[in-house]
Amino acid sequence: MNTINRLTIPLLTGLLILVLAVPSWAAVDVQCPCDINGDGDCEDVQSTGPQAGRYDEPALLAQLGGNIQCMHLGGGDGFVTMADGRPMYIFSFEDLTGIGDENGNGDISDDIMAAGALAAKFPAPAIAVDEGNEFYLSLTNVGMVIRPDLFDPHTVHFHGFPNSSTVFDGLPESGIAINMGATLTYYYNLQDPGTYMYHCHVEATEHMQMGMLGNLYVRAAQAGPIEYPAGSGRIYNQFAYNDGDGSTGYDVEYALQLGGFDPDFHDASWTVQPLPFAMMWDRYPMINGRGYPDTTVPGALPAPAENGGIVSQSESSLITAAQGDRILLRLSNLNITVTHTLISPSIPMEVVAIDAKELMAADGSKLHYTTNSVSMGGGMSADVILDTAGIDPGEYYIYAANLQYLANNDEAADLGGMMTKIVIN
Ligand SMILES: [Ca+2]
Ligand SMILES: [Ca+2]
Ligand SMILES: [Ca+2]
Ligand SMILES: [Ca+2]
Ligand SMILES: [Cu+2]
Repeated sequence: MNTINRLTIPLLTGLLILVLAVPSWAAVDVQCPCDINGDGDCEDVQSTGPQAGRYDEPALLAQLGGNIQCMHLGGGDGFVTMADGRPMYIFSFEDLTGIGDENGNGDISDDIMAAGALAAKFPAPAIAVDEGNEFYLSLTNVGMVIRPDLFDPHTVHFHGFPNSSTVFDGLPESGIAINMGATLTYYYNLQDPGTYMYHCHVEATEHMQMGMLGNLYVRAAQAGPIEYPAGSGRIYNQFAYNDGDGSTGYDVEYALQLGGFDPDFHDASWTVQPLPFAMMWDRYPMINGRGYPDTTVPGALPAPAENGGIVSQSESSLITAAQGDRILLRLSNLNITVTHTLISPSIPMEVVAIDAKELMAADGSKLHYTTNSVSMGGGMSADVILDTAGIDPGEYYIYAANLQYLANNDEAADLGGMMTKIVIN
């Protein structure tokens, strides 16, 4: 830790200089057709002042065809805390949607850079969008506070997504990568519902190991009410896919991303050491960026001291439902070193889709199957429905089948790692 402390002070000084210097070279411009004041968020109703009623969001959206969604992400660095208390330096994204010219100097660049500094989240903010919409996603590279010596670009890559043009696909070799202080707005035409995932594709092994990974899903357009199974009296209004018969209907949904960190790699990045690519070994297995028992904490985890007190682990992995609910789990694995198997020993899992495609035969008959375990390699997703109709209220667990992944940093003394709780009320 002495090494870390020795390096942190000069690096933080460097950061201060970087942040103060930013407005002179950064120019943040977000594009969003339903945004008028430049904060990357569709306008809400202006209830007072001379503009009263003018920027009414529903009216504006209707004028634009009603199918626009916008989001503004920052890409930079930050810190998270592992279940055993160990701080982990990360690169990742943060949600800057709605941050405008907060200080009133006529420019949002300084506000965005200030809000983005050391604010990276793990997992990256979930992107939940609707089929049929056009999605404008702006990414600003806010730079690395702890590593001002780096000049790494970032991208957003929608993994497994069929609707992005090459230039917006995030692969730096064939598209655009975003340098520090720059902003690009990606455009997506959302036509294929399903569970995807996103990550930065620049120096992917490094940036993905460092944490630039997030949940991404497109909600199906199919409308309810549909009774499923027919004659059951169970009615659904939300569906994972356009299934035609209600068979992917659900009451509550949870996106759970499997992942893992190699602490040596993160510490080497923090302390400006050569990065141990060949030795990479993830031994902090996590669900949504936290290991057990943090996985069972509802809401955000406490902010780490290392980033100055910014909440950085916002997405809980606790699953709660009322008895009788069908729970949709949008599972994805973005671990870059290992395959994971999740088991649910008490509540059977109905696998309805793999890799954002509903399981069906060529003639359209359903190939959903029921199991107690799902295995996913890196880059795979699975949509799984847990039917709680015959399940007693209580607490149940879902966890990694490989016992090695039930520990934080291979500590044999206690459980940890990739396990979370399902609470049925
Ligand atoms: Ca706005
Ligand atoms: Ca709004
Ligand atoms: Ca400003
Ligand atoms: Ca690099
Ligand atoms: Cu990156």
